[in-house]
Amino acid sequence: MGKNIVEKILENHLVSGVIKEGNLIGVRVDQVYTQDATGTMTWLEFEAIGIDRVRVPLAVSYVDHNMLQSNFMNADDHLFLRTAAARFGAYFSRPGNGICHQVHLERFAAPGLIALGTDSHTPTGGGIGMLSIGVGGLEAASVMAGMPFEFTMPKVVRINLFGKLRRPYVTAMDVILTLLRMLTVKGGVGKIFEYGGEGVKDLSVTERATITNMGAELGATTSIFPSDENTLRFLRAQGRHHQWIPLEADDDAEYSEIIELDLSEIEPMIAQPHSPDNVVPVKELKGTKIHQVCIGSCTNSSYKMMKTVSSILKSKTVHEEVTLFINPGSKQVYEMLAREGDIETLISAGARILESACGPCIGMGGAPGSGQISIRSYNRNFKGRSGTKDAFVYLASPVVCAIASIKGEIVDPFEAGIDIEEVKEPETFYINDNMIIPPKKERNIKIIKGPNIKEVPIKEPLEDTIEAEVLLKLGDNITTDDILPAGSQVLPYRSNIPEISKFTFKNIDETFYDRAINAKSKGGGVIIGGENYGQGSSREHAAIAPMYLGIKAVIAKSFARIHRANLINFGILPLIFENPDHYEQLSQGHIIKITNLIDAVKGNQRYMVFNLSNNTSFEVYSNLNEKERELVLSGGLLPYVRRKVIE
Ligand code: MIC
Ligand code: SF4
Repeated sequence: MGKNIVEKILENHLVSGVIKEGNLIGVRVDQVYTQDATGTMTWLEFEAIGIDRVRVPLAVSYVDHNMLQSNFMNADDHLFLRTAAARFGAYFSRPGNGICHQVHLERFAAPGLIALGTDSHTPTGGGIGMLSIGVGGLEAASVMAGMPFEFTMPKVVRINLFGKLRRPYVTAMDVILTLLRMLTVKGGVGKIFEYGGEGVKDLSVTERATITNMGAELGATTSIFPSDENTLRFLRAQGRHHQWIPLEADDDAEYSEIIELDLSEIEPMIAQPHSPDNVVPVKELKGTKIHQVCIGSCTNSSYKMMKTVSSILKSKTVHEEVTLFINPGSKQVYEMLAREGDIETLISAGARILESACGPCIGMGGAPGSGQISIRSYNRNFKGRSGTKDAFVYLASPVVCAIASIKGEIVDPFEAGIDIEEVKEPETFYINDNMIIPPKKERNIKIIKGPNIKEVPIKEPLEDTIEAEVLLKLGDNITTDDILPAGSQVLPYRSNIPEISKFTFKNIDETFYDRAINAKSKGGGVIIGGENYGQGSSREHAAIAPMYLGIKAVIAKSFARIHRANLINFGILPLIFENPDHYEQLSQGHIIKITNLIDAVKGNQRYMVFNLSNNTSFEVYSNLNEKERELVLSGGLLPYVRRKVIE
């Protein structure tokens, strides 16, 4: 029987299990990378495991999120990360070098490899044919400590592309927005999207990377493209042609589902507030006045896209009622734009050029004004994520964004009457790795920790009975930004759980922290969620902080993959309603009781929940695989890995 690309890569890396949908499998990992906002915890966890050197062929520590240095905290974290990388044998990408996903694609990613990253947009590497998966920090730390990466084999869905994009008006961003419209933010849960078909040839590696990057918004485990001539061209242009291998699915490969997509029919699309799947054609919103435009991020900052933006802005002026921010995703692109005069063009048009970092995407500066409309070439527009609670954020291609910045309103690119240059991928990229520090040989390097860097809290093993208060009852698609917001006020506390936990659910309920602390002294709390609980980022703080506040379980209709794993890794039980109607029986403030937990986790994973407040009961279940059962029983992944590594 023929194999698809995913199966081929997994087979080459398999250390345990049988590659079959739903099975627990373990694989060897080639590359692990971290970014600063999740990385400080990851490296603290790595240190706590007690190994003195990373045990993967390549580890890279990036600094790209916490870049505003309004006090000592972020700078201290950068120093910690630099010294930890040197001490433990990782490359260190210095602040200013760019956003992890883009730099990784340019300088390290290669077809046929497996990479993990402590960020949900790690699938960007799928654009080059690398199986790239976003994970929580502790998962990454345990793999860097030499453990295999174990996961339940997802379904593999083929997306068959044919036709050609109507460039320059339609871009790769419109492809992924079209898919989000079709499949929604939970359409990819438990799935890997594998692209194939004639249309693949029409897309360059960086365009493919835009699609796999934002595949994260579908809730997918990852997305991947074949490795072909275009992949070779990209690697050659990056001076890395020796890392190329061809990779494609066999003709008789099997998939759990096949989706057909005609690239020539795709039109410019836009996601409306406040969800990346709230997508409509741009023409439906034409004439909508806007106040801010942001172009860049890990989704849309390729050289090709930035040059296109520059061609749109050439000899123009940003509309007088609009602010235009541009954050090129990497120093490589930034430097090339500077060398070729495009930075001059952008400055001349009135753009506010930011450093190569996440910036406004994560509310690290560039927040819109009250009630303002911002249109961004980024990947997430959750309410409040921009840093302004009542702002309205739209997501669209850099072409749509650039045109809007000049016109002051949303305009269909086909009707804009603007000359747009058809930019080609460069034959050679400008290579200057002077901001990447290779691992050091010496072992006695001191790790420097500033006063804001605190230890990782560890949970006790699972108790047999939970008697806890329902602290919050939430709806569908709750994001990790809802659970633990980002933004310039909160992000600097990523290395300090006691402090950051004060922001848990703060944007939803200001009183949450106080109520949780109060409940903790009486047995703890539980959270009730709807479908797709915890979608979005990989931030494990959205599990660690609740654990620290005494949350024992989350009962939901379904969970998003990375957050579910993070809950388990920190010993919080993810429980699912047997009958979703039972959700209605619960209210905030109710006290619930679950007994015989240990036997149930070891046994049939069914649990009876007694609602002591209204004398009702209902059944919930967990779907933990063998390893996850052990993790939950031990109180999480840290105690488990420590034990394994010492064995
Ligand atoms: C995001 O885009 O939400 C982030 C910020 O990059 C997160 C990581 C984090 O919260 O640090 C992600 O995507 O995983
Ligand atoms: Fe950074 Fe935004 Fe990309 Fe997350 S999505 S890595 S915050 S640029």
